[in-house]
Amino acid sequence: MSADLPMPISRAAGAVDASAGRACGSCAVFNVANLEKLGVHTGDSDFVIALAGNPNTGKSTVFNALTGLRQHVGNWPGTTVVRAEGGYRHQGDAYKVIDLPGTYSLLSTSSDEHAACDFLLFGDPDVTVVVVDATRLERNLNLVLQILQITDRVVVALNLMDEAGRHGITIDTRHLSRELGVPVTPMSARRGDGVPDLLEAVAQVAHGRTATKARSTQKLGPAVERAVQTLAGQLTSEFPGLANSRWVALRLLEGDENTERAVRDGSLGDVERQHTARQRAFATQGGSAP
Ligand SMILES: Nc1nc2c(ncn2[C@@H]2O[C@H](COP(=O)(O)OP(=O)(O)OP(=O)(O)O)[C@@H](O)[C@H]2O)c(=O)[nH]1
Ligand SMILES: [Mg+2]
Repeated sequence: MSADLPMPISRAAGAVDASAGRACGSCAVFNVANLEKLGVHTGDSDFVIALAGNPNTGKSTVFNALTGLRQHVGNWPGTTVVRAEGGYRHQGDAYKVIDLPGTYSLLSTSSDEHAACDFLLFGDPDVTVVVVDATRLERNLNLVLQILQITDRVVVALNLMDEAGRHGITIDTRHLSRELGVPVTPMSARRGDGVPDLLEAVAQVAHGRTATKARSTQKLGPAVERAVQTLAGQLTSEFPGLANSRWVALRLLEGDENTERAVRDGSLGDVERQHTARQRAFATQGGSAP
């Protein structure tokens, strides 16, 4: 399927004619949103935005809509296997966007999923946009909740709303946003629908103007909190220097099989060593993104 489809109306942007043009940097809809697509020219960016999500949720379609690039999109999981970078300018700020491979979990075993997890856990993006499939919300929320446990600088892009509509699925996005503690912006990225709202939500979170309070910062019950702390302490002594030990402890308590395996066979230590080396590399490159 082609990403080069007629430009849609953004409901949020208001009175913009659907005939405004095609998806290009100079079209009226994007000018309304003050979007300037920078393609591969990411130069001195003010903010780094990671596009994360389950496989096949439209991350690369969102990436193309924001940057004007033509990252390959395909109707099957695993279309993106390496990270792609592009840029856009919005309201005077330059954003670097990282299109990550799809992943179901933050501790995945396959190598392309691993690349996405690495970046999310250690790349320190200013904002993580989690692109979710509105027709498979329950399944997609698993990754959202995991990401919210490591950062609250998150925007949930509720994509494929056109498909959801076709299936008679309606979603109370305000309620969902309240429950998650971060902005939720409905969109149909293939038609460009919802892009201005997404840009605005990202800008608000990037500048700290939206007070996000992710679930991760909500209190656990005292017994669970004690268990997490004990387990996190044991993990740190077994794997010295392990970052996000609290996050790993929570995964173990949830019975995540991948995490359990990584702890039992010691590969968690390998992962950590790779992460630490990469983090040092990021630091010596002097940038927030690798
Ligand atoms: N109907 C509809 N299809 C969409 C929308 N956004 C993306 N798609 C389609 O969904 C398919 C997957 O899109 P991609 O952008 O490649 O998805 P991805 O998340 O980057 O996929 P991976 O890189 O494999 O994880 C493509 O066929 C897109 O055209 C949307 O809003 N509505
Ligand atoms: Mg992709």
